[in-house]
Amino acid sequence: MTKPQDQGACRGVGRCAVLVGPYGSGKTALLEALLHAAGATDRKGQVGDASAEAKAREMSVEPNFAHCSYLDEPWFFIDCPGSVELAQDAQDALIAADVALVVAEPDPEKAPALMPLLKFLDDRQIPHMLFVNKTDKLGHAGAARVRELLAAFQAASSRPLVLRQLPMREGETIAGAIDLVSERAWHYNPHAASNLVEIPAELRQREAEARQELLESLADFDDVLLEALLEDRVPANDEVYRHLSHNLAADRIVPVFLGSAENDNGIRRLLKALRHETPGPEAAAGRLGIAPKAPDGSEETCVAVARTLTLAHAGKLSVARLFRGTVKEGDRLAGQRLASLVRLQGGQAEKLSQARAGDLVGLGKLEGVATGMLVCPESRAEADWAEPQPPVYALAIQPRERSDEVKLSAALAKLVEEDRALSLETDPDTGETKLWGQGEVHLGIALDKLAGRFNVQVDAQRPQPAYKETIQGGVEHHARHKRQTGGHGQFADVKVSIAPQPRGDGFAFHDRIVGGAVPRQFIPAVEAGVREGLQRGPLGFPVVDVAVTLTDGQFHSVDSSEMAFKTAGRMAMQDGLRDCQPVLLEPIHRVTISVPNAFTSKVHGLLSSRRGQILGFDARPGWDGWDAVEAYLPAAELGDLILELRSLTQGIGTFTHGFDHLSELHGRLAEQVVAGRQAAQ
Ligand SMILES: Nc1nc2c(ncn2[C@@H]2O[C@H](COP(=O)(O)OP(=O)(O)OP(=O)(O)O)[C@@H](O)[C@H]2O)c(=O)[nH]1
Ligand SMILES: [Mg+2]
Repeated sequence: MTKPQDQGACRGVGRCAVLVGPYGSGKTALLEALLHAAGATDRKGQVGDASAEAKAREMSVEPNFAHCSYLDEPWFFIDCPGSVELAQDAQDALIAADVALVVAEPDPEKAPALMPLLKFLDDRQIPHMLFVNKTDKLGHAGAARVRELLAAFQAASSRPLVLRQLPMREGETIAGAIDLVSERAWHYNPHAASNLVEIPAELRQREAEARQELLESLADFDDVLLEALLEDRVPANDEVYRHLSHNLAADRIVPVFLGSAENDNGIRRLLKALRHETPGPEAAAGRLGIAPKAPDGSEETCVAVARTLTLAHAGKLSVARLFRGTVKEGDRLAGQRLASLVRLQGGQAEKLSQARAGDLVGLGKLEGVATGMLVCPESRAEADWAEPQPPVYALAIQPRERSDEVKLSAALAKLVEEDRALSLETDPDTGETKLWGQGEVHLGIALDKLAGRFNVQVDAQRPQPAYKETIQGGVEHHARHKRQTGGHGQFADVKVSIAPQPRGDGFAFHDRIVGGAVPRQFIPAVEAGVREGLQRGPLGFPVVDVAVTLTDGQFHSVDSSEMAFKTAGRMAMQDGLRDCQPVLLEPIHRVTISVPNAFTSKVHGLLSSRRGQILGFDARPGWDGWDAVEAYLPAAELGDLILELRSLTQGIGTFTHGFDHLSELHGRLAEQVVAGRQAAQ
């Protein structure tokens, strides 16, 4: 059970820390450890990853929300999933952050995975601390490895990392840490508070050097401090803390802490640093352009929406940070009555009578309010916060039971509202409903939610590229439709000339009838029949880039009709196109692949192995040390591109794409596509 906490007793303004970092680095474990250390839970494992989808995968699949009070101050935490495929969740949640806690494993090899996240934080100047977790696994090399680690992490950060603690080694393990500001040594105890010890004699020298490094980092931003250091004056601890908070708030430095969430080591140090150094919500409000007062001088309510949820019974819930004013159930917000006001603790929602600036709350049933939005009287707009992730992976889905079609589309609408990295597309050519997202894991979670939460079973498969076909030669073709079935017969006779058009010119229909060989009123019917005939050519695909000219024909005064001429037009295509050397066309996309430049040559290899045509590469705008490679790539090669790209680039390569043109496909590949089509029909 979580311990009940009387929020009313907290004096301070609520602050919000968002836990982010690579997959499996221990964010949820850290959340549990923080809540436990703050006294909010009587044991760990009660708050995080409660959903069936998270349990099945043993990973976070959506943010965990929690709150506690620590030394009389309210804290809100959002623990984000770390999978690259779920990065949208973290980006969206960070709109609510006063500080981000970046949790990383002590593995220099994994440092590149931090790059996109740290850039996101720096682009938005979100204060952040780095917590190097799992120090219990640091092992033999111990303290020496922390330098190596820091160097690797530094390569991923545009802001200087400032080591706040020096590890103390005991044999094979990290036994504690020395705080470099207070110069106190803390000996770790498993699952208990650390105890104060003397700084070991053999570490004194190293500690003094590390402390000096910390001070020099701070002096880079302050001339007075620099002067003091040059004159060998030691600044007072209070002054050092002031510099640390100030530079953290301005996102000029990234303080680095050590610990083990699993063993509850270094957790109280982290809580204290959060408490003393995290700026209040006015700073985050300022970043979002929210003024302390509304234009009319009031403190009218203003919130930023970090997440949208659909609860089984309560319906839509917007999880939002209150940046100005107060709110209670029944208040008007975004032009409507607020149906409910709750606070979230893991999977539990607890009703609140009122919330105030600084709080993270759930707002019930606000129509038209979406994740990433600011709801303020003066501006109710998408905060220019985080563009949705570009779609990179799709599945074609359909309900297992036909009768579930309506239910499925309602459920999909909710899923897409919950998760901005999901999108839907109906392919006009193949008729498939495509669910677009970030990869197999991301879409797998979405399908599980459809089944588990919305009770719709779906079948999913890899979507088909929208192949087309065209012709390479022309022909004159004569088609006659004649049927005598008692009463009225049907009669229509057309002569057409079929010719290829230049690629991309589409379909053209010309009428060269003279002397009423086909009466005027039937000519549109011929064209309609021709268009119908082009919907599926001899290879089984829609036919494009064809010109058809109606040159001659015959009619019967009684038996001819629009219907008959339409049929004749269709027949002319079905039979005539076969003699026009049909050829398969495959869709080609223009893709831009973005990777750190160490991976650029791998991307070239990847593209050539997938029949890509490289158009060039350049520095990726705004991304130091990254390249953007432009190429044409067949849609058929794009389907699982992201999977291979990620495995080549430690998960951080991305791409954008869009249809560009159709290109002829010959040979064995074309034969396979046509054979596959025929088998399917
Ligand atoms: N040895 C050790 N293992 C840890 C520590 N913290 C977490 N773990 C383990 O690391 C694994 C992942 O931990 P989580 O807390 O789920 O990691 P996460 O960052 O929340 O993972 P995602 O949300 O899926 O990205 C689990 O098996 C934890 O038991 C730690 O301090 N030391
Ligand atoms: Mg987690």
